[in-house]
Amino acid sequence: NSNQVDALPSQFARASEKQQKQMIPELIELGESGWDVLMEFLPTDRGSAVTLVQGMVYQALYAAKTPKTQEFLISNFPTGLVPLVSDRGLDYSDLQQLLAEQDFQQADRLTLQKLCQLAGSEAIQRKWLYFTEIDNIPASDLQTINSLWFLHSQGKFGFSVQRELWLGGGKNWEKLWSKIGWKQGNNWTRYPQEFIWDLSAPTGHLPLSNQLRGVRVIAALFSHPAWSK
Ligand code: UYC
Repeated sequence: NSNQVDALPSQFARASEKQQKQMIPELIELGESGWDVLMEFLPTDRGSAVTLVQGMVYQALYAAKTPKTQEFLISNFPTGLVPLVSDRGLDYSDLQQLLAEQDFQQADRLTLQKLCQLAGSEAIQRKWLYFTEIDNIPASDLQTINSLWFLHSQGKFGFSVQRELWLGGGKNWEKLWSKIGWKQGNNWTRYPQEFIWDLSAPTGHLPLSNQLRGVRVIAALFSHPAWSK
């Protein structure tokens, strides 16, 4: 009844994070009154940091693909929730778009391209990164790319997630590869067909970082000042 519906916005706002996550699909199912609750929950000011639940709400509204939710997102969040900050004038709206569509495979390709663009003209030509180039990448750009992956994956993907797992495993690479599904026993996971390109993947599975030339690139990425702030 209408009293129950009226109480939903405050119920949702006061619920625990775990309850909020459970409520999102239920509110989508409910129709317009549920969508209103979710739309109200997204930040109106662009100053504060975006939370994981807000990312999940955005994603649920985006996936609903109804005229009302689409119009709402386009007019209020034309480039998504994450401020697309770049110290190098790069545009991340294409990456935001692919991640909003949950096209993780194309997003992964584009992420490598962005990193090469950030590293410089030699890396663009080469199409892969040299470890000494990582330190020249601005922290703000790495944080933007990472926040996009994180918020569009229910907190599952992103360099910071991989880095935490690496630190938690005592910086042991072999442990990390098996944990994030990049190696099974002695066998490397084959690119691209053996990787999992959706949210059923293990935590930290994406974005990929080719290990053909050794661990120095990913080691430099994990040691970047971007993650210490
Ligand atoms: N590939 O095996 N990978 C490629 C991964 C390795 C290889 C691209 C990840 C092991 C070759 C991406 C893993 C290995 C190419 C990834 C993985 C190997 C290639 C496309 C698990 C052989 C062709 C982007 C760690 C034993 C390209 C790019 C080339 C491509 C990712 C082989 C994203 C995470 C050690 C031959 N692999 N890669 O970087 O450069 O080209 O020849 O890691």
